[in-house]
Amino acid sequence: MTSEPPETPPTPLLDVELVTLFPEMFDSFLRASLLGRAIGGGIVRVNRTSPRDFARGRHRQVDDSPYGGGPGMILRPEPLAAAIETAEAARGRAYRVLLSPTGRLFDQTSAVALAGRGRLMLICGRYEGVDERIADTFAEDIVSIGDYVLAGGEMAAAVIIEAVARLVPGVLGCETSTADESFSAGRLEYPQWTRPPTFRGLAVPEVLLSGNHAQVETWRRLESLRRTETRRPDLLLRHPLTKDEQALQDGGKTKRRKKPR
Ligand code: 6GU
Repeated sequence: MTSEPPETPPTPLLDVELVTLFPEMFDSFLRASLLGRAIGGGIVRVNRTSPRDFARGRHRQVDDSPYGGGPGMILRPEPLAAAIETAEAARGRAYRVLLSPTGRLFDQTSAVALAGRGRLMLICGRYEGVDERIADTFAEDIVSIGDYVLAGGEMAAAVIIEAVARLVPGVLGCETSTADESFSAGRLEYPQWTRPPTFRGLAVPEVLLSGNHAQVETWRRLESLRRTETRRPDLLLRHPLTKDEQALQDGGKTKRRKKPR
């Protein structure tokens, strides 16, 4: 019998600190699917700290009314600061991101940048807002996931964790599948089909059944452009057609025409 080397738990490639008043909101999310497996395997670690545990008084009050008046409640700075400092004292300094609808917009480029940080802290706001001194004192980045208002940062944190974790080597089953997907080059992904070949009268495009890989590749690049033009013209404004893509479209047009004019 050969002896195995002693098993040491792998150092996580992504180490997330969540600061949230609702740690239980993440229970099923962190257990499910590829992320659950990555956490189980030690590739990703997610710790949760609640500011409630650091709030004083019989009522453990974490919020208060805004100075100057106005609706809603604001998270007080002390319990948030204590949660942030306790998490970092226990497990080390992290890149601190405050989640707020007033932040800069999160996109695939931000996901790639955050994946490179290794240790990340996601600070979830709630109620009408967070005392501005938390942003001033702790936040290195303030991030929003879109132009709509959520009741708190928890769903935004889940979105960011999923987008970042799937970029970590070993989290996705197949490492090549992040390269040619939507947004990687300012283009939406091409449409895809699987069996059966006909479903409710809708057939799979012939070219995909042809086995001609070069033809499939060209067809997919054209479909990707067409989809981007119709669904997300804003992406084309920010990432104009390359020479290659122009040639591809011109070639496609002359080839598709029955009678060239
Ligand atoms: Cl990060 N927080 C909240 N409360 N609402 C949002 C958001 C964040 N991003 C978009 N809407």
